[in-house]
Amino acid sequence: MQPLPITDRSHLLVLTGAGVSAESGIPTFRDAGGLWEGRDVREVATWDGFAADPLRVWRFYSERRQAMADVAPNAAHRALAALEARLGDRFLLATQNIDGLHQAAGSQRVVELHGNLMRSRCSACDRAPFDDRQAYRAGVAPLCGRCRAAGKDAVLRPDVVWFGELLPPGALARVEAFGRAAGRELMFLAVGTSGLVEPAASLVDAVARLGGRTWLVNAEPPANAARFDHVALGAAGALLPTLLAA
Ligand code: BV8
Repeated sequence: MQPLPITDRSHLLVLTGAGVSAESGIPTFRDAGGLWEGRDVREVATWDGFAADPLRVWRFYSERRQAMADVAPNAAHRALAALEARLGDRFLLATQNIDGLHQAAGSQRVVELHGNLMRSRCSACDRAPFDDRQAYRAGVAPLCGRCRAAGKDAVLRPDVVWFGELLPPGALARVEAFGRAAGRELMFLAVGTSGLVEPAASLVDAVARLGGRTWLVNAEPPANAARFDHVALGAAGALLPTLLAA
């Protein structure tokens, strides 16, 4: 695949999914051996599942928090951070991932569509989400200190977006504003995503409606492959450095 035809007028919107972190050793969701294997998604990635058994959900996310200790960004994360350094405000990275590896690789213009694994928030009050790398695997689920001070019991939750929940306020608006401002100079690159989860999976269509061109890099053809102008099958860590080369 030729490098992306990026000019000094191009605006590049990138969407990443779990596949971009696979070469860092983080399991994806829907591949063999993935995070959903042997699990009922409704039990660990919905509000109802959390309400039914908060500790079971905390065990799922605590396991993922602890696994981050041995994980580092890979060549795909670094290639995207290098491109952002070249393009500046003509670059925006929307990620479905909650692992923080894009930021660890130096990316700053990142929109976390599904939240962040290393933050918690109260399930009841409106205190701001806060950094939290703790694992909660036994005993009782963690409680909100502010609610407790007000005499109420409220359980903390991971600051992530579950199925049936709205994306973080302003996240999609920032992505859409970037696309509209770019107009026909908009280029869209999706990397490492199965294209199954909305609204991220439909960004490719929104870009096409704006007259932008679309590229996909994925290990295998995802559900929405036919909606891309260009598709490169392969590992993100192997393909992105060439694809995004100056
Ligand atoms: C929303 C939690 C509005 C965080 C996740 C009924 C009621 C309510 C909503 C819905 C409904 N029906 C549909 C919906 C919408 C729903 C949805 O899309 N459902 C689908 C499944 C049908 N979406 C939502 O609910 C979203 N909110 O719509 O709000 C609303 C609200 C109420 C009512 C109506 C509308 C919220 C979506 C967020 C869900 N949260 N997880 C976490 O634990 O991480 S989803 C989960 O899937 C992760 O967040 C993940 O990011 C996301 C997408 O998965 P991928 O990243 O694509 O990973 P996957 O494993 O699937 O694929 C990896 C790919 O990489 C593969 O293709 C593989 O080939 C490739 N690959 C592997 N290795 C490599 C590679 N590629 C390149 N290189 C490699 N080395």
